Amino acid sequence: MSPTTSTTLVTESKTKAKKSSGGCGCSSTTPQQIDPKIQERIEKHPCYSEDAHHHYARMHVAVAPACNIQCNYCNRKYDCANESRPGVVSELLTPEEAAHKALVIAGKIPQMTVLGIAGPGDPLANPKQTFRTFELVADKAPDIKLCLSTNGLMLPDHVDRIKDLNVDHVTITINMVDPKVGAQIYPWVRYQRKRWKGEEAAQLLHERQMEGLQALQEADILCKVNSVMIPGINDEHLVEVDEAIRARGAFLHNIMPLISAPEHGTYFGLTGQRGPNPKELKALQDKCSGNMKMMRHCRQCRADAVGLLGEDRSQEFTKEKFLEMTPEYNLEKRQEVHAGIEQIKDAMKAAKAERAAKKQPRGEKILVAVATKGGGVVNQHFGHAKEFQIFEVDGVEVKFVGHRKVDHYCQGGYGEEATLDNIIGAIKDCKAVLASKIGDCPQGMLKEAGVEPVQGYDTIDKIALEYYKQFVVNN
Ligand code: CLF
Ligand code: SF4
Repeated sequence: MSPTTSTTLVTESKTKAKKSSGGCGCSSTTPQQIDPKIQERIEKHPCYSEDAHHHYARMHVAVAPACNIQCNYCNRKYDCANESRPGVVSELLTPEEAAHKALVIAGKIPQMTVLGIAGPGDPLANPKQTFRTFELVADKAPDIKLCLSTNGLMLPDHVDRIKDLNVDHVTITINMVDPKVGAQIYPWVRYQRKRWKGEEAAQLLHERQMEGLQALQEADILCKVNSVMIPGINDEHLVEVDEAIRARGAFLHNIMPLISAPEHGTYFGLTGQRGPNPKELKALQDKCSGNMKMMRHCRQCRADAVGLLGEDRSQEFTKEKFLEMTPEYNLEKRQEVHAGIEQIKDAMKAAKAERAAKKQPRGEKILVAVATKGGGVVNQHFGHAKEFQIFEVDGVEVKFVGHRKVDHYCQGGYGEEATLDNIIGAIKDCKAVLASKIGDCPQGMLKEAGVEPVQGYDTIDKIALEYYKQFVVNN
C-alpha cells in the first residue's frame, strides 16, 4: 500500500498572481498570470508566496517594544498579536544586536531570505530602532529582503523612508473599516500626544490605515493586509474590509483566527470572546477570496521567529547564544543555495506542467496530511511532526490548503497515547497521512480511525498521487 522510497523530484504547485486585481502566490483553483516582475519580487518571500514557503525561511528581530494603540486581543506583556501567536514573549534586541543576529542566521540558514520586524510592539511606534536595524542589515547583507508589519497608525508618515530603505513588503493589520466595529476592538489610540477613545479613535485609525495603504500602492510597495477574525464582532464585516483593501491595491489578504485564552490576560480572553473554528475561518476566507487570493499558510509566528514558517528555530538563536556566534554571511554561498532551490522548484513546476498537459480527468477531491521538514518533500518521521501540512488531491493536482498544529507524538523516544489521540483528531478528515516513517502502534490506531498511514521519502506530489491511484482502486 505504501509508495516506495525514491529520490526523484517531481512537481510542485506554483500559483500565480496579479497585482491590483489581487493575485498573489497563494492557493488558488484558477491560477492567474502574474507580471514576471512581481513574481520575481515575491518568489523568495515565504509569506507572500505559498510556493516559496516550502523552501525559503524568514526571521524576525524583536527591536520594537512600544505601541501606540490598544487592541482588545493584546496583552502588552507579550508580543504584538497582530502578527504573533498570543502568549509569546520575545527577547528585546538593540538594532546592532539584531543586525548581528541577522548575519549569523544568514550564514547558518542560507535559505533565510527575509528579515521581518513585527514587534514585540509596533515597528512604526519605534521608528528609530526599526529603520536603524534595516539600515544595518541592508548595508551588510544586500540580498536579504526587508519586511515590516504595522498597525498602520504611523504608516503615512513613514512611507518615503520605507521606500528609501528598499523595504518592499509591508503588512498592515486592518480589522475594520467601520468605526462602530472598530470601537469594539480598539479601546484607545495614542496620536499626536493625545489619547483618542471609542469611535473617534477607530475612525482616526481607519483613516490613517487607508491613507497608508494608498501611499504604499503609489510607492509601488507590496502590501499584505492581516485581519483578525473575531466572531460576532467583525466576522461578517471582514467581507467589506476585503473589498476596501482590494480597491486600494492591497496585494494579499491574510485573515487570521482570533486566539483568545483567559491565561493570556487580554480583554477578549478575560471576557470570554471566542475565536473562530477552522470551518468558520475557511468559510470566510473562501467568501473573501474572489479575485483576491487569500494567504492560507500563515503560522502566526513570534516576534523573534526563525526558520521555515512551519518550524520554530528561535531557541537555537537566543540572545545568549547568538551573541557568542561569529557571523558567516557569504553572499556567493547563499546565491548557490538559492540557485539549487530554484532548480528544484523548476523541476517540480515542469513535472506539474507535464501532468496538466495530459489533460487527465480529475477525480473526487480528498485530503491528505503530510509530515515535512520543507522542500516540498515527505521527509519527516510521523512522531516528530509538530504540524501536518494538508493537501487536496484530485488525481491531477496536489494543492496545499492549510496546516494543522499538533503536539509531536514522540516524547523522548516514547509515544504518548493522549497525544496520538489529539493528532488523529486533528487530521481525521484526511484519507491518509504521508510520512517518512510511521511506528507500528500509530499505524494501527490511524487505520482504526480511517486514516491510511503511508510511508515514503519523495516529493509530496509524487507520493500523494501514487496514494491517490490506490485510493481510487480501493474505493
Ligand atoms: Fe514576518 Fe510578516 Fe514579513 Fe512574513 S510573518 S513580517 S510578512 S516575514 Fe508570515 Fe508569520 Fe504569518 Fe506574518 S507567517 S505571522 S504572515
Ligand atoms: Fe498589541 Fe500589536 Fe495591537 Fe499594539 S498593535 S496593541 S502590540 S496587538
